[in-house]
Amino acid sequence: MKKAVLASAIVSLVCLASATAFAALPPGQESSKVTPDMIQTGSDIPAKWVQPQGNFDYVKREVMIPMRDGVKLHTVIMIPKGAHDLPMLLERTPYDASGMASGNSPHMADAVWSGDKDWADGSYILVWQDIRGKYGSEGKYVMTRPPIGPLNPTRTDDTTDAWDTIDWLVKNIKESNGKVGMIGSSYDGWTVAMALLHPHPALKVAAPESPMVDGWMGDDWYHYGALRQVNLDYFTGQMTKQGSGESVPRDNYDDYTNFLEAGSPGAWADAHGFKQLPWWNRFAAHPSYDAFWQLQALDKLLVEHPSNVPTMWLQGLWDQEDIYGAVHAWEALEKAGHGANNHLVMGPWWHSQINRAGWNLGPLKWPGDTTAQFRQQVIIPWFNHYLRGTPMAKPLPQAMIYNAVEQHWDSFSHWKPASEQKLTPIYLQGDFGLGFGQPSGGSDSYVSDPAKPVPYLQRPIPAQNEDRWRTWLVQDQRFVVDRPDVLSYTTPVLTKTVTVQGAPIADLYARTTGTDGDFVVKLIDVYPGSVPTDPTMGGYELPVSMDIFRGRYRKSFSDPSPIPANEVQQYRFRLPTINYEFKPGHRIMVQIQSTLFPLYDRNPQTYVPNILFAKPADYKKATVTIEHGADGKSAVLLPVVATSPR
Ligand code: PG9
Repeated sequence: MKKAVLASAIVSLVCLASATAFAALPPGQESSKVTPDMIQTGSDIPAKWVQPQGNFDYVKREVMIPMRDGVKLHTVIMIPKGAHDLPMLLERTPYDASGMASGNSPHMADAVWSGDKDWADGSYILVWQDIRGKYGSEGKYVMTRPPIGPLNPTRTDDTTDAWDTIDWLVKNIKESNGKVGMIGSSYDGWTVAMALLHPHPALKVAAPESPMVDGWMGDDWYHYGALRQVNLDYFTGQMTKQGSGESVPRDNYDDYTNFLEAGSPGAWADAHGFKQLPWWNRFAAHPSYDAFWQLQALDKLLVEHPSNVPTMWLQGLWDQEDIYGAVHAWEALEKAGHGANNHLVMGPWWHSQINRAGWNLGPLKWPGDTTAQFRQQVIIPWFNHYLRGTPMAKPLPQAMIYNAVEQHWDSFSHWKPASEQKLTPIYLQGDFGLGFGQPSGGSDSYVSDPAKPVPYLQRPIPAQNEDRWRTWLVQDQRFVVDRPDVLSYTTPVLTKTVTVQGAPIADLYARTTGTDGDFVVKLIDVYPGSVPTDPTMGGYELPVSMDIFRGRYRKSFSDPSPIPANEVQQYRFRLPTINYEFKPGHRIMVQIQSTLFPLYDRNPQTYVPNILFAKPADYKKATVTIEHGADGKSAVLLPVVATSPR
């Protein structure tokens, strides 16, 4: 009532004012009057805007799907207009389901994110779901929630949530044919793997892409016990908010400086408020491979609960985040006798590149868009086969692994798990040589100084630089080759091709003056000094497989022990799987160093119970000696195979 009186008073005042203002206007204009419909006293923004969708080729529904414990999960469903009998492609994510289908376009392919464009041709119903406690979903978020059991006393996990979701979808999406495929990369790949522990019968095919499988052994958090401390930002990004959280603010542009100044990762985390994050407190209390990690290692769980769902385990050959997961899950299943429905795919890709363009990986260029070709020629026809009954032109081989040197896919009817590989040692030799012959004897030493760790990327290393992060695994290693704390052993120029298919094993015999220490081993392809077809590759030192190993775990991952100072110890660890050809004119190099910073935290080189909280005084220089004679024949054991004739 009050509002109406006020409005009419305003109208009278405005009319009076305009009558005065227009009094002197030329004939014909003096009748201009302000009428009530010209005036807005409310808001120009309607309470709810409804987008007319007459010209849309899809219908978008947002629903809250109830789980068995009553928690409802936010789910976005895109259905091609007029659809019937279509299969559903489900992705479960902690990264905002709405954002994956947020394009403002009448065309489904334009409205979805890059990974789904090829699927949005009208032949699939696309479904994205926020996992518990993230974005629009109810419930509590737990980082990669362990399966129901000793670490999860509730009634639900991502296996039951996937089951309940699929059950709801097949009962409620009338446009579907009742068949579901699951896909997703990284965390979303982990959700696919979790669904496979007890799959709903309507789940007919699955593709965990770059899945996190074992966060301690070799995926996002640790590699053989060395902490990937630059991933600590992920903790705040995921867990400071239900939606998109915060990254950690930096003092300096260069993360090398930031982490060095912080001291230990624990000090860095404390300084940035991590004690507020329950996950960090659980994480930091379990630096070794104890029950906390063992009971959530998915490769082991998958073998305990094998499924019959045809599954494609897919990852990048230079996957800078989850290089361990897919290949280890596949190997575990194959070894346990489940090879028939499990396939392995390794592309020439960085982490999750399968969902983006694949023309190149840093300086390595491919003859075409390898990811688009793979999506269109392999994975979509394979899903179509199980979800739509479309015949396959040829069956999917057991393994498909890109040959980055010959630049084509190699298909394998039997790709050997690492335990079945025949290994040929390539030994460290005197004068920094490398060769298949018996080592000539001797040893080499360097001083590893925690105050000057070897960078993993050429400095400066900005915290948020996607391009540099995505390609650090293919960075030219000449930027460290001359450091006194990096040992580089190189073969003579090769006269014939050396083909390596499988997982190389680092086998070091080393002494240190410290009581703990890390060992980084890199297998590198040294290009000829001049490459006429691509001059910038002249002399390039391309890492083809590398990893880090924390010395305290040399005897047991769950029960670390100090390294006896000055005593030779064996450090044997598996490097990432490759399918690579070292060509005539190239040389093979093995590089050894003790730090890869700040990606990995520094080992104080003094044994302390929990390295995450080492004190400044614990960080000490150590002299590290690598043996290649009577005290141990250090080598990289290569799964060398005969080179196929071309
Ligand atoms: N590599 C990321 C991740 C996976 C699983 C857990 C935590 C992080 C990712 O890209 O999703």
